[in-house]
Amino acid sequence: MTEEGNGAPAVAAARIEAQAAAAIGAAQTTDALAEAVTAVLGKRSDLARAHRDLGRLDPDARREAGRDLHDARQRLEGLAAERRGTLAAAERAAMLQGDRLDLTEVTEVLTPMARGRLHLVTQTQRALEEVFVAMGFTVAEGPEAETDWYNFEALNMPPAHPARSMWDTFYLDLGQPETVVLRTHTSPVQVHLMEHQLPPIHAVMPGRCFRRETPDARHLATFHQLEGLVVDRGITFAHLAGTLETFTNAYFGPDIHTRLRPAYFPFTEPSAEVEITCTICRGAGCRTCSSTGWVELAGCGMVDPAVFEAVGIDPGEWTGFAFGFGIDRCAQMRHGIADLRILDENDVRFLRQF
Ligand code: FA5
Repeated sequence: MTEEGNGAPAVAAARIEAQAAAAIGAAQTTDALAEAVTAVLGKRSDLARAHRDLGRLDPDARREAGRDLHDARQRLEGLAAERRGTLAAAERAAMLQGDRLDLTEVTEVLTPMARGRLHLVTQTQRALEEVFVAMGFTVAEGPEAETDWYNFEALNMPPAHPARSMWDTFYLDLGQPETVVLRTHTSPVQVHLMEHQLPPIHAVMPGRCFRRETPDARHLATFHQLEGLVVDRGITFAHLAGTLETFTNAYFGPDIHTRLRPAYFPFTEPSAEVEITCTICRGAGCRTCSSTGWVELAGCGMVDPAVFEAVGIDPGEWTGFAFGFGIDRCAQMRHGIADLRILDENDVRFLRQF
């Protein structure tokens, strides 16, 4: 062992070990560690050289120095193994991190998406249909654009009939002026049905209607009605009243107050309006019911013989009743919606309540 300036071999071993340990500890990668291990424990290392130099020492000193060098090598090899384990673990973790798939997009797709739902009016339409289907009615539909004949004339309103002004009409720019309209009610679907189907008829006809009116708490320019038509032998007003009561009980519950008020429609005689106690103020009077305590839900009556004649049904053999409920109004009263216009605003905070 060369002892230039280093005193005893034990001191030399301690110095070599300290330098080697520092080199091992400084390695930041497994590759750098391998190089450091070769440098401090390999054939050309100070440790190996000190081993080779042991021959120059006398036997006692050689034994002692040899043991010191052996112990130092053992400790350094242990230190290197430990450092290798730490660095390898860090490198594996870094590699896994680097190889990790970026699943961000997939995660976004998998996060529960806001689910859509049917608009309250659609839900209400289906609920009303269900009640009537359970009572034995079928469901039919008709066009939203109608000729004057279906919307007015076949319903006992010849041209210039004053009752036409009951409905502020949108005319379409089709054919002769004022001959094609956006239907103002679903009653024209009755006419289509009676043209195509022989009695007996028990049907409801839901659909969108259009009127040139300024929206307010109870009115929209585009709204929905559910028409009803029963044509059979021996049908009386009592059947109409019983059907309406069965419906209002099923849809609003038995506690709700309804009443029939005499009214006028050119296509029914006698005619009535179905009214319900305003569910916003419970009859006390409020802005929604124009302080009357009542809200009109439907028009109804016994089918006028003139309508049967227009569609070729013998009024001597058949009688019938008809009604037209406002679907939006039914939803309004059932859910206590003070202003109908909110149905058209598409505010999800409102819509997601239903
Ligand atoms: C009619 O439209 C008749 N066709 C109803 C009818 C059918 C009578 C069969 C006799 C036999 P009326 O214009 O009153 O009637 O409308 C019926 C219902 O539709 C109203 O009671 C109301 O609930 C609803 N309604 C009418 N106009 C609007 C509107 N602008 N906005 C929302 N709902 C409306």
